Amino acid sequence: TTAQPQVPTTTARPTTTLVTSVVSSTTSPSDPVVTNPPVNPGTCPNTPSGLGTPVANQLNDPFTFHNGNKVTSKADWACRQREISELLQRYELGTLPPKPSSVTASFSGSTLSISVSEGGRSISFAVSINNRPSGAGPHPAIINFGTFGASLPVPAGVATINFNNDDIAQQQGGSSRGRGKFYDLYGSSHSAGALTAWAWGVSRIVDALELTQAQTGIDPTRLGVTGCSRNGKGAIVAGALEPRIALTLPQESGAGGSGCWRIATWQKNNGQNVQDSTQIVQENVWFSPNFNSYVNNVNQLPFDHHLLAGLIAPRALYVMENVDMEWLGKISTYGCMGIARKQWEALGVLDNFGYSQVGGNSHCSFPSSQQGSELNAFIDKFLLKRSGGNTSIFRSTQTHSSFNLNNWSPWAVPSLN
Ligand code: MCU
Repeated sequence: TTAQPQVPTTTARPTTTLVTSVVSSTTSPSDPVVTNPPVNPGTCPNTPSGLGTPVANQLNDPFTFHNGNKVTSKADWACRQREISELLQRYELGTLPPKPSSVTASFSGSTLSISVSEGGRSISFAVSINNRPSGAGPHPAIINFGTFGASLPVPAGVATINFNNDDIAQQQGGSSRGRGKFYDLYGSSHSAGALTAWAWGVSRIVDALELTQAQTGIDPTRLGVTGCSRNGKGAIVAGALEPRIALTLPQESGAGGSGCWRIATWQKNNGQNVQDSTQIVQENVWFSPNFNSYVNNVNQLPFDHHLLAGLIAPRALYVMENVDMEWLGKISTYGCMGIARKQWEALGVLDNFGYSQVGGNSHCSFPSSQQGSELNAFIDKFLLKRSGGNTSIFRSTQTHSSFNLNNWSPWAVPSLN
């Protein structure tokens, strides 16, 4: 039986116009392709140094700048996203380097080869593009973390791009810190953790797709990104840090992905066996070493992962979680994403946000109950540009009655224009 969980309160608000952009000759301006609003850094407030006031038993207010000013417009929101990205990089993820001075690409067979140079060093890596649809393109594609194909079903009409993320940054436990092609280019002591290094790799794939569109037939404005579990953490961080991703599809990413640090700690304090910040930095090298200073008191952080997700808004995000996996933080992901959703609400684009938590499937084996009316609806609308079904989704098969979404987000949700 499906219990309907509490849905975050939606304040009555006027209809706002989507930020739309025409992406190719085959699409019309009414397509729900959304891009992050343009940011003019000169108009953004300065971000004070330091952590600011600790935030306990609630999640940080997305709509208040680090200096205390309120976010009142879409232009402010763009500035706030820039600030949140900077804070996440500083305290948790490590620095995302800018686009390198040289990126070149070539396409042969199904292999897209990418060469990158910066500061006198060079690396190259390759991705395979599979299930390229026949017929006149351009066609959408989903970038999949891992070499074995997506662990969710990719429908016909959408190509799959397999990204060997471990080749860019290893995730073999503590001793793999600083290993992989990202670190060959930027140095093994670079602050970026593996998640940031992989997001950088996704950005280079998008660069390469922009350069080779005539050869690959792939439309670089209709890209999704996915991965499961540790690679789901990679998918959500890539969607957050790379604004050219149209649809972000993290699957069972759990702690360090769609979960919030503060809620995982709260679950753990309530006796649940859940991965938290102190454990995760022992297990692997997903985060920057900078994060180690904060894991014992996450209330100090000027963000949590609802704000990581909010870097994607107004672009499309569909989060899949597994209610049977206590370790992943089932209340944490439910609460974190239920509160993240308020950022899409503020932008008037609730259709671009989905969170779905079901059970009965083993870890990373995609359940059919999420396919037809959920995953396919998102892919139809945001990649295939067909009018699909409902994509305003927030559901769990469990009622998390011990957790109150609104108590954990006591701040107001503005209507941003
Ligand atoms: C859900 O992602 C991870 C989790 O964070 C780890 O603690 C566990 O060891 O592995 C999961 C995973 O990647 O499974 C494939």
